[in-house]
This record gives sequence, C-alpha cells and structure tokens, in this order.
Amino acid sequence: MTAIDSLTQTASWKALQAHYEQIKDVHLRSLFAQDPARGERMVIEGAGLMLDYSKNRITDETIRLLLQLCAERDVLARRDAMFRGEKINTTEKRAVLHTALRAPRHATVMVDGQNVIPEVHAVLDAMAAFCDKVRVGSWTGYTGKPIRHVVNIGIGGSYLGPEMAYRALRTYSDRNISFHFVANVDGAEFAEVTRALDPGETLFIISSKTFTTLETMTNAETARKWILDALQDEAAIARHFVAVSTNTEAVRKFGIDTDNMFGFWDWVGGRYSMDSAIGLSTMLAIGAQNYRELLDGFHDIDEHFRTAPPEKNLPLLMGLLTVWYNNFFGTQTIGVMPYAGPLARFPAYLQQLQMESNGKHVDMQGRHVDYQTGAVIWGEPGTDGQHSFYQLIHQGTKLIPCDLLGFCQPLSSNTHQHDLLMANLFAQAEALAFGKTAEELTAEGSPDFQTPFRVAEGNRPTNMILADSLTPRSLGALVALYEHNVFTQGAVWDIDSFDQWGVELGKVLAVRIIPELTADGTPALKHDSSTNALIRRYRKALGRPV
Ligand code: G6Q
Repeated sequence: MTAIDSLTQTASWKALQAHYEQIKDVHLRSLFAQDPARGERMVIEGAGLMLDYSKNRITDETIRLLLQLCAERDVLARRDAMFRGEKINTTEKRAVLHTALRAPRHATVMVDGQNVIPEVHAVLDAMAAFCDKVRVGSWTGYTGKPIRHVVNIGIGGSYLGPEMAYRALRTYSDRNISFHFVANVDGAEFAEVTRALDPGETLFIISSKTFTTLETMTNAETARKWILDALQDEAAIARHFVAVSTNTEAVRKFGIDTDNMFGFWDWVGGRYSMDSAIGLSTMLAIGAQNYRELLDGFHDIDEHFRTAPPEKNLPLLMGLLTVWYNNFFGTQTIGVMPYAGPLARFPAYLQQLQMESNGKHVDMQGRHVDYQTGAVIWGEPGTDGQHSFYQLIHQGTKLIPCDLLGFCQPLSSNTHQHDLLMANLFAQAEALAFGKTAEELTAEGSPDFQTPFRVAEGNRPTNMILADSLTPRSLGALVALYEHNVFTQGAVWDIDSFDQWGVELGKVLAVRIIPELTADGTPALKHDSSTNALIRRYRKALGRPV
C-alpha cells in the first residue's frame, strides 16, 4: 500500500469541515420539513437488510462529500485488495480473508498462489460430519452416553461470536443439548458452568487460534482435570475434547486427538472468525444446514459490499456516517440497540469487532494520526435500555449516534408483544430525532414549572436497520454489515484494522506478576509503588509472606 496524504490535508476533508460548520446546528425537524420525501429517499436495501439513514444530521451535500472522501482515500481499491487476498494487514504481513470463509464451493480465492476455497470447504465438511454425529447421538462420551452438554472454552474472538450467535439463534437450536461458554480465567466461571453437568455427557471445545492464550489454556487444563477426576482414564480425553485451532502441535501436546481438531488459517483474524471452525459450537447448536444459511447471509453482504454502487452500499455508507460524527461532530461513542432479546450479546460482539479493529493511534505508515479513530461501542437490547440509559441520550449533553435494529416478523407466536416491541423501536427513533418542544408540552397541558425539564431537544441521530426476521441468514448479513462498516472506517482513517498489538501486550503483562503473587518466599518487587503495594496487599490477604 502506498503512502497517502494525511487525512486532514485532503480536499474532501477540508470541504467536509466547511460543510460541517454550515449544518452543525440544522435540526432534523427542518430537514424533514424541507423535504417531505426524505424518509423514503434516504433508504437503501441490500442482502435482505434495510438501512433508513434519513434521521441523520446530513443533507445530500454531506453524502456527496463523504463519497468524495471515500474516493479520495481509495476505499474501494483497498476493499478489492482485501477480497483478492492481498496482504492488507501489513503490520502482520497477512491477508485478510474472512470473506473466503463463506464463499461458495465453486469460488476461487488465491493466497500465496494457492486457492484456499477447497480447504475452507474441507473443514466445513469435517465440521458437518462431526456435528451430525454428536446431534444424532452416535458420537458418545467415554462411558457410552450421548453428548448432552457442550462447553466452548475460548476468549475474545474465540468466544464472543460463538456466544452471541448461540443466543441469537437459540430458537433454531437442538434443545437436547445445552450450550455453555467459559472465557474468563476466574475459576468461578468454570465451576459455575460445570456444577450441574454430568462429565460423561459433556463435550469441551477448546477454541484458540494460537492455543497458547493464558485464560483458555488454564480453563482447558481445569476441564481436563474435571473429566479425568470423574472418568479416571486418559483415553476419555479423546471422547470429551475437540479443538479449534491453527496450532496442530500444541493441540497434540495437550492430548487432543488431532483427528478431532478443526483448523483455520492465519488470514482469519480472531474477531473475524465466528464463521470459521470457531463456529463449531454454533453448528452443533443449529445444525450444518442452518450454519450454511448463516454463511450465506455473510456472503450476501460480501457481494453487496463488493458490487453495490457506493451511494447504495449499506456498510460503506454506515462507515462514512460513523466518520462524519466521529471526526466532525466529535462524538466519542456509538450506541447499538437491537430490538430483539436474542441479540443481547450483539453489542458486546460489535464492541470487540470495532474497538479492537479501529482503536489505533498510528496510520499505515506508522505516523501518529492527527484525527480521531475508532469510537467507543456500547449498547443493550431495546426496550430494556429505554428504562435505564436512554435518558442521557434523549436529554443529556452528549451527542450519541445510535444504530437501532429490528425485525418485522416475530420470533415467537406472540404477535401482540412483537407489535409493542416494534412500536417502541419506531417511537424511540422518532423521539430522538424530533424531541418535544416547550410549545408542544404547553399545548399538552404541561405545568409551566415542569416544562423546561420535560423539553427534549431532539436532533439525536439514528440509523434504523430492519430485516424481515431473525434467521441464521439475516444474522450472518448483520455481522458482515458491521465487518465491512468497520473496514470502511479503517480505510478512510488509513489504519490497520486487522492487527491488535495492544491485545498482544496485555497477553504478556500478567505473566511477570503471576510468580510474584504465588512465590513461597518474599518476592523482590520492582514495579511502581502502587503495583508493589497491591501485590503485597493481595499476598497478605491470602496469608502469604510479604
Ligand atoms: C481478536 C483478538 C483476541 C483473540 C483472543 C483469543 O481479534 O486477537 O480477542 O481472539 O485473544 O486468542 P486465541 O484464539 O489465540 O486464544
């Protein structure tokens, strides 16, 4: 990738800055009043998803300038380079090919002169064969009992996607098997998850790209002991453990039969891996056919992102709107509120996807950026959030753009409750945009002394994303929508959205302190005074010499 001008020096950036000065105080009330067709015009669709972006603080000119910025930053060229398998993750010299994971069998994607699609499908086929056996009960535990409980042990990218997808798609899952997730190194988590499980009916999936991550390997050892304590034979390991990893040697060393290992590749980043073999627990839950539907949903958006014109391209436009608020309005956070209980973990999933990808302070050339990059992502399902933090979004002093997500069809047979859910979704977007004026309040009989407190200024921007129903396919499309939205932001900012050096740093920091906590004698502590004191306090609390 060739060095490009600093973002803030580009012509379109300067034009956007000038444009921002002109429209920063314009109210959505006036924008809608001036253009009664706005709510129908500023809607685009693709891959079964609809994006209504009309309730954003933008005009046609904003979009024109953002698209100009996109062209000036060569976003589409970088997109094409990603799909071609070029090593766009330059700091790790890796291709970025999560899109190959969901490509159809007949596709061709070359990495280092080799078509990777046959390998991708070979792993999918092996996963499907294994899942079928577990689901029909022909894969049995060591004592001959069928598997009734699956525990995924993994953290970060090897956990958030599987847990999110399981919760989202539980309606489609095999109810004869219970699914659990252990991520934290806190032993309380493992103990709580396993306390009611029968070891003879439990299958552990050790999910770790590197198979070296402290939390995962520690929990895996605890699981190994839990099985051996109960079943008293090393041979039980092969029946109760499978691995998902890129590190065959470490899997073998752990004692897992490498025939029961499902591989992936260094061109799949952890937070982009829920549709690789890391999705094994998802496939076990919903079956191979539904899993293919999930992958097809991802692929639908890949194709949309790759081929739709920029002005009609959902992830591209969402990414550009994020840049608009983040860099011109100076907003710091984005709320993501799915109006669907099963998507409870979707905001947490997106938090990693976006914050780990775009939380970067240098550009692709290693120069410190002079503009803001990744936003803080947070959220909870609607309507829950309405009864807690929405107050601050409606009437606080911070501007928080929000993505509101909903599905037209109910997942349960209770259509009435679904009507209520959707009414809340539409009402929140309306209230955030248009608020409530003092005049309106007075006309409604608000006592004068209360009116200033009840005024809602409005002009709070939202994206509305609607799909027909929550299915494996629409979930895949939603995840891919955000993957490419994140990509677009990163391309505009010219940062490497696919490395995570901060996470790598975190992985080594604790290693120095572990022996200082556990040593029998009094360790010589050479940290700062605060860290030294904390270590001593902890040792004292546990009755260890200080
Ligand atoms: C994701 C990150 C990180 C990673 C975990 C688990 O992009 O790199 O969240 O997924 O640290 O790593 P392993 O899968 O190697 O255990």
